[in-house]
Amino acid sequence: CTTSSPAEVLRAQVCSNLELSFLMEAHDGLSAAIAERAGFKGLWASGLSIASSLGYRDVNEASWCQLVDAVERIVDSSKLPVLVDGDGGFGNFNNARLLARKLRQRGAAGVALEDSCFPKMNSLIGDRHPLADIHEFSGRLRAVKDTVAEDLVLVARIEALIAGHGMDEAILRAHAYADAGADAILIHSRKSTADEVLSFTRTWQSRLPVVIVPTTYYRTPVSAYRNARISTVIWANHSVRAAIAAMQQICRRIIAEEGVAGIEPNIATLDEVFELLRYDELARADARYLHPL
Ligand code: SPV
Ligand code: MG
Repeated sequence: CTTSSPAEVLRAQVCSNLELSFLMEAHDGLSAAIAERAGFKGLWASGLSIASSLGYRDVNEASWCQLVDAVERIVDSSKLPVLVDGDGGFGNFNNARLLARKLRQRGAAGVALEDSCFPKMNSLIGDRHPLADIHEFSGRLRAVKDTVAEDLVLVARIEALIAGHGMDEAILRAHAYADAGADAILIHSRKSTADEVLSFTRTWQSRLPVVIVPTTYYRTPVSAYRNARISTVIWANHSVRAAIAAMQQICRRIIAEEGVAGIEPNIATLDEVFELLRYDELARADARYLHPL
């Protein structure tokens, strides 16, 4: 009997046009465990969310080692396949293939690489998003593919629309990245409607599966993505934003109320904490190894 590798499980989700898949953001072990319990089938190790949880800005302030360490905690905390946001690969082809090798070692299922320059700037802020040269970035993808082959799903992320280059440039890049060996194309947009990504899918005609990140165009119902034969939707930052809102509210209340009696119904119980982190497994292991009858 054979078990599927993380990459095989992720590939079945991302590289299938038959059913729309959803990847939920995780930024640490706890958020990974919560997403799994809620029923998600795959995780997005978000650069923005991991950086935020570490107190960094999403401009490559966190090092690739810190990313790899965060991914290890995410991988260890659930059984779900993890697609890692590898930003631009932290440099040139050599940095990108080193990152991919390390992510494979830590159990990631896939890596998304974006055609940005180091240091990258988060796509949803600012107006300076210089694109990498198309040939140089294709080399980054080829180097990753040659290094990890089928052991990691390779998602090529196009920032052309973010950078204001228009649809022709986005399509040109998608073909180049498909030729370079990408398994799927992530087309990113920061518009408030899905028009741009839907227009991309009409021209692209599913040469490779398409992944989207509807953070700014959150109002569009997912039926539009099913109709457009998009393969995967990434809910990219919603756990960390939920955590920020909840922590802000609870901190304000504890200050205002000078106590915690009133907030008890609004926070997770300690039993929930113990259950999420599987303290019951430890009790069983204690009984088996520490206090055998
Ligand atoms: C992330 O989650 O870090 C992403 C998506 O890359 S975005 O923040 O929209 O760039
Ligand atoms: Mg990112």
